[in-house]
Amino acid sequence: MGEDTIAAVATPLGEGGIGIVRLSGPRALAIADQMFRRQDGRSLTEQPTYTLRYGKVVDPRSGRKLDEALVLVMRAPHSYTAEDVVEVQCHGGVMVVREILSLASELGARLAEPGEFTKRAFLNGRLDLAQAEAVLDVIQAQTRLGLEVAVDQLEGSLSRRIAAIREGLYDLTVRIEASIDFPEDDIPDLEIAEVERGLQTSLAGIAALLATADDGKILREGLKTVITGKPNVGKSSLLNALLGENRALVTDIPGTTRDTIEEVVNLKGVALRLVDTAGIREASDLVERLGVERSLALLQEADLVLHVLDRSEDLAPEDFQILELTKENRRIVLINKTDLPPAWGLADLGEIAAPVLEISLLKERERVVEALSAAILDLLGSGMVASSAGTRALITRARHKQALQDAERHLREALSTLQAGLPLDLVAVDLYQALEALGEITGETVRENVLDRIFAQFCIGK
Ligand SMILES: Nc1nc2c(ncn2[C@@H]2O[C@H](COP(=O)(O)OP(=O)(O)OP(=O)(O)O)[C@@H](O)[C@H]2O)c(=O)[nH]1
Ligand SMILES: [Mg+2]
Repeated sequence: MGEDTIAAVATPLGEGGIGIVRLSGPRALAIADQMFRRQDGRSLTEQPTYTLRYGKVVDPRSGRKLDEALVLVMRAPHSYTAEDVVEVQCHGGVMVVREILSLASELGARLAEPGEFTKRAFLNGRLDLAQAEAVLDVIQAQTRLGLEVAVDQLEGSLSRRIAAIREGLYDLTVRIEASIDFPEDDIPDLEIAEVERGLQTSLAGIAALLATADDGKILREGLKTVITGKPNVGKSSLLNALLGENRALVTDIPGTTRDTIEEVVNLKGVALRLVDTAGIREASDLVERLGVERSLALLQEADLVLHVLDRSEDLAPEDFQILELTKENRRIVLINKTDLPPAWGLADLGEIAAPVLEISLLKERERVVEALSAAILDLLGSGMVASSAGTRALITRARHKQALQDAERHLREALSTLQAGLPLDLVAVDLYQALEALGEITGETVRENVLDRIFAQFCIGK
């Protein structure tokens, strides 16, 4: 890797202000020099790093002019890939960038694979793997908060936490090895209690990171929020209120919503993937019954359930069925239509483990949105939303969570081996496995096929 010079279009394919063709590798300057005529007639190879020059892109074989361009030179190792990088900034047209790219390829560059520039940055040691993944998170961030956490991770917030845990463990293994190798020497006896303390510290560090995994997933993927309730209680009115527009049909006929409606709202930095569903009841016709079945299935995969009740109508068996069905979910109960005379009171619901809001979607939309937003952010916990000073380390990826869980398992095994009074070299075996699992996050011990899978998620040119 890194022997050849790669090239790709770095901007989205389409019409725009500028288009950028990027080259990276040992021959980047030589190849770009052949296809670029600087206005002042000088060679690109003399161009100092981090400078931009104006000229024309010309096919050296035919003399055909392709475009005017600015060329930016960034010499190794101070570039994105840590190799020589040249960016040709031309007019932003589909044909122009394609032509320049194919010229670069005819002059000896290889077309880059998805994520190959970032992969080189990783292989050349400029980024670790968690930071490389954060590049993708920055590109894909949908909310301000998601972006902030991604930028923190790109700057190494997660990597530093992992490194600290690994250092502690590494220290422990070195001392265990020493006491195994030189049992008779002067090295003070390694106290079992000391090893145990070291293991506990590492386990606590891992547990603290794992505790952020739910929040992290929500930040990266959004919070799947399902609005449920029996027909006509105001579910679609709630969706419309949260969206701030009349997206879903609202009528006084029960059973108005039949298929699910999905929309994304940005709630103070958290993406809510809102789903309005068909009201749940014994359906009278097939279409409605399918809708009800779909609503029930959606409850299974919801990160958050908003259960709407109508206070102006008697409670029905369905209301209680839904309460029962969602008791394991993170949920909020909304008692709607408080502007009408009440048909029941809070006490009739019995004990429910969920925040309850009394609202009127007809009379006070804005207050409802405010109160509900506050209740949702409250449920999500402060760790994610409170913008703490310094950088945040959140576990946003299943891959990281899995590695931490593996490390945790090995450390628990090490602990029980130790407590059972078994030899220290058996403890060391588990310690090494824990170290390896943690190293997968930052990429010290990662396998090639895992790398390929990670970088395949990137776009070409990144
Ligand atoms: N008085 C009053 N009426 C409301 C309130 N909220 C909603 N409604 C009315 O209740 C009716 C049903 O509202 P929807 O939002 O369509 O209810 P839904 O739960 O989506 O109903 P389905 O899609 O049929 O399951 C409409 O006529 C709304 O205008 C409220 O707070 N007060
Ligand atoms: Mg509806």
